[in-house]
Amino acid sequence: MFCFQCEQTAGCTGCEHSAGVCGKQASTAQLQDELVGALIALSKTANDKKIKSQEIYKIIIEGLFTTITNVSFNDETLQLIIDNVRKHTDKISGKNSKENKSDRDLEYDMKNLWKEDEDLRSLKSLILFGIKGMAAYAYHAMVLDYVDDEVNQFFVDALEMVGNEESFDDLLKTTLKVGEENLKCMALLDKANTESYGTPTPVTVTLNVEKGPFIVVSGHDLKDLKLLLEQTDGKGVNIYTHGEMLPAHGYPELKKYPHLKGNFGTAWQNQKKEFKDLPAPVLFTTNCLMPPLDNYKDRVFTTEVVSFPGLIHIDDDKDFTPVIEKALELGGYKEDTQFYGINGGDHVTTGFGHGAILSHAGEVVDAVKSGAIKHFFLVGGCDGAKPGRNYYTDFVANSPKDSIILTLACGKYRFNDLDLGTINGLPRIMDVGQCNDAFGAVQVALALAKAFDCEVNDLPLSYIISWYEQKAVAVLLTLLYLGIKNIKLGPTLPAFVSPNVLKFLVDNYGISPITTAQEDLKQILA
Ligand code: FS2
Ligand code: SF4
Repeated sequence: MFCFQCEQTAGCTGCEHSAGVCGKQASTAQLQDELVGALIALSKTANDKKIKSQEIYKIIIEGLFTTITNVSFNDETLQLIIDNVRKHTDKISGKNSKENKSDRDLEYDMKNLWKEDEDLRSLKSLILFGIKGMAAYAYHAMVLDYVDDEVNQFFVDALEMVGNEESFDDLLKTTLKVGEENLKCMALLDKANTESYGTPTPVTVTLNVEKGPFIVVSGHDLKDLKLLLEQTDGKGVNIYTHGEMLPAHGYPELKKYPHLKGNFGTAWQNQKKEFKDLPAPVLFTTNCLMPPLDNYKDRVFTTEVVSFPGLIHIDDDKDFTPVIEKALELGGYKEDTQFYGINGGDHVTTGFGHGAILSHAGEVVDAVKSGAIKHFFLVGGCDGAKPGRNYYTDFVANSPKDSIILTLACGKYRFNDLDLGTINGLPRIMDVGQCNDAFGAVQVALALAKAFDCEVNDLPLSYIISWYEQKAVAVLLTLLYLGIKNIKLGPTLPAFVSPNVLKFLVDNYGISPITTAQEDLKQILA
């Protein structure tokens, strides 16, 4: 196997041999490559035949999403997805695969990509991993019936490009185009989420778990949470968010359920420790799922494209009865149980989406003008297991008292239980939401630039981004597309960025790797 799509890739170069650091087996990696190869063939055929159909877009979005880190570990379901992709390619090409094997010739062998010239490989990887991340966002919007045909067609065109011989310049153009399309895609998901569940408002979320049966819901899919809230209504089963589901508490149409109680646990990489002996089931609606340990395996459920052999999967009919029955069987804690964040806090906050922050735009602008706020930091992105990620805790804990921290995605668990106080009534830490809510952070930055009549890069706003999986690649490309300069990226730079591509990013965007929190703060504030 060869895979280097995430930050924890072996030796910062690539996972090889029998399994990846994430627990993905070689056979699964092979099937994921085969799936991408088959999606390229489907894309080429669709473009060739000038076919644009929602059915094909859906297959491509689901297929790409399935190959993201910590989503699917299941060879059986992957094979079914590949078969379905091939069936559709055959259908639109007018060939019957049983009689005519030549269709497979269109399929792209990913080994060619892994062996390609390192700069071309680097750009194609940025494109492929970027559209994988974007596919997750398109998927969440799609389940709420929000689609953008331009974004959808871009998946097809970008996949075709990955399978073609292309020049460095053309690939570079498409790489930045991923950022542009991902901005549209995140905007679509923002619209889907807010029109379906209302505009998030700030809320304090307890880390206390009440006694009695409960279910923990992880991942990004708000629709799954909503359906589960409906199905548990009045059943004596409480619901707790986990990981990227935390921002759900801010949405009026979700928080109206009194049995949506609080948040359990911290970021994804702590799940093996936190789910051990958990007297409740956990539902994974998206990544990040880790191969479950035997001591809690019987209580992990998956849905949508998340899959792991042997776990109960909730199908598209969305009947959560097995999860609810498991919660009643396990019974929850005997007494109310207080949990704490990684810095010892007993609660966290969320719900500071662009709607909420911009409703206080006047106060924010006044605080900047009066000198009460001197700097904004966007400290966000994915969390992960590397010890170097303590940087983000240090950074926020040591940020000056006249600064505001905007945060998003699961990286916030490094510091979201810290009490940093307020500035003129505005909390110093504001959780904008999930990784896709980077769209909201961008809206805040653009509004501030407008209020101060300056360029975004002239604002006292610094970007301290942590990455782990492919959604972070998509978000990073969006920031580059917007022309954001001097992003600090960590904990390590992507293995798939070649020296020449890195040089381009440094020369044109001033991207740099994080150093130490103290050094970086000193440099930024100098
Ligand atoms: Fe964190 Fe994992 Fe949001 Fe990523 S929970 S690294 O999928 O997408 O973030
Ligand atoms: Fe390795 Fe990451 Fe690929 Fe898993 S997803 S095999 S950890 S590079």
